[in-house]
Amino acid sequence: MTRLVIVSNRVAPIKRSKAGNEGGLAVAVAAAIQGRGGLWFGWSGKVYEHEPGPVDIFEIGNLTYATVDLSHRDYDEYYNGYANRTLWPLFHYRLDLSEFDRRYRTGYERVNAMLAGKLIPLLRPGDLIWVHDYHLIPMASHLRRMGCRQRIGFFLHIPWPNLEILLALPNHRDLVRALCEYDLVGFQTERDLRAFHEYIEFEAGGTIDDGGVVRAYGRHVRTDTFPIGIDAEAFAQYAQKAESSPQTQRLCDSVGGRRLLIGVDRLDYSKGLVARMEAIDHLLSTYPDLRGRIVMLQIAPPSRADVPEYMMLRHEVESVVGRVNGTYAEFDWAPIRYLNKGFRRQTLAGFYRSSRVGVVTPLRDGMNLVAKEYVAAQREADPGVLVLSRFAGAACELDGAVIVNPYDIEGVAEGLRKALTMSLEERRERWSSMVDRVRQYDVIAWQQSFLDRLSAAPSAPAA
Ligand code: ADQ
Repeated sequence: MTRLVIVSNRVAPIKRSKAGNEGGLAVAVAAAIQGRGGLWFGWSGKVYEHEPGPVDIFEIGNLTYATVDLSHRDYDEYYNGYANRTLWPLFHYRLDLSEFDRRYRTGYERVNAMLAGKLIPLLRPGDLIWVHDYHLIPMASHLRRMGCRQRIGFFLHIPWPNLEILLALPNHRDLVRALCEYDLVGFQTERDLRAFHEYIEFEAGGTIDDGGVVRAYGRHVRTDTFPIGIDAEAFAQYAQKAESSPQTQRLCDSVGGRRLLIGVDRLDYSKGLVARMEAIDHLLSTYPDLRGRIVMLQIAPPSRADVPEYMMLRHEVESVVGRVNGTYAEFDWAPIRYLNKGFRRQTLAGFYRSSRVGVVTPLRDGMNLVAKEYVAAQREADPGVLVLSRFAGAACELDGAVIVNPYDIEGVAEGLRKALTMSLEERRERWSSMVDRVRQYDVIAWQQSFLDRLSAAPSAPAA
């Protein structure tokens, strides 16, 4: 079998990770690669002081990991800079937070070139190379320049922004041109794919044929959607097992007979946490009968804590949670429980299963795996209701959810109320349509469909 080489910004060794605070990419890639084996290459997550060490290569099970440390400058310019302060906000439609600093852009190219240079000696002729996410868009162009002829695919985990937003990026052309160096580029949803095609047609002067082959900048590249999934079966088993676990029992005892709502998100401005808490406020002020009868459990481990916007967000969320609790709490009840820490996936699964409502209201999200995890964790006989933002990629698949506009606080409050008062019959009907989809298009199906398409792409011509 051809060897799979995964390239991602962070590498999450499966047995070393405590599973709790990695983001969606690490969770999904780990699940996808685990059964198949191969090489996983990327940043170690460490920053060196003086001299870079050699590539750290180690094996766990059938997987070889190869990791590289970054310098402080690389960390600031490539990771905190271009990835987290330019591309992340821009691709999540936050032009107001996007910083266009040429140092960041140069650092981004420099680190991509450096990583490509370290990867080249590790490659074998028949390898299938799969590059992940916005940190590494120029990876294929650097690899090609260094003589790499293997097939290279790219998957974007976050949204692809529409044309008008992307045009604000000073080097938008370089970025799209770099994507055209891949053999296959995958997006989460049709709307991302459409937005990419829109750029190709109206800005790059390229063409797209019926099979999704893009011709632009003298290259042709296959494009398609590959909505990411979860390991639904494993997650459902965790949830079933966790039902009787001490932690789930403690949670249920502490909530008493009240209805539990759950939110699980990295502490990120794209996740709409402030607006979500405002919606809880609105819910309790509009429907006083719910006071004392519901509990919102919001789990939000901090991420990117040294980027100023994330520090500000943390204060904002703390402030709104404090205000809502101060307004409505009684000596024996508070409406919101807010936790800044990670949990093991097994524990989370039990928490999802115990919650009547899963609250997933990002302002913009590539997919949102929490939405799928919540669905997979439910009890068939008495499932909870998913309240889902229309701007999460998951909304394109999970039509049994109560779909809300996260900017419309009153609308979200209405959606929550609808979920809290929904009949068992309607809950079951909505859930069964979603769970079928989550089971069928799981993380393995996602991996297989991407790799099948990549393997079928014609190989790059010899230099
Ligand atoms: P993320 O933005 O990280 O992912 P998401 O898809 O929701 O968002 O994945 C988060 C993952 O981390 C989930 O598996 C969740 O269970 C886990 N997690 C979150 N908080 C946790 C906690 N406190 N404890 C334990 N686990 C926690 C990016 C994109 C998404 C896209 C994914 C995958 O932003 O849009 O869905 O990649 O492509």
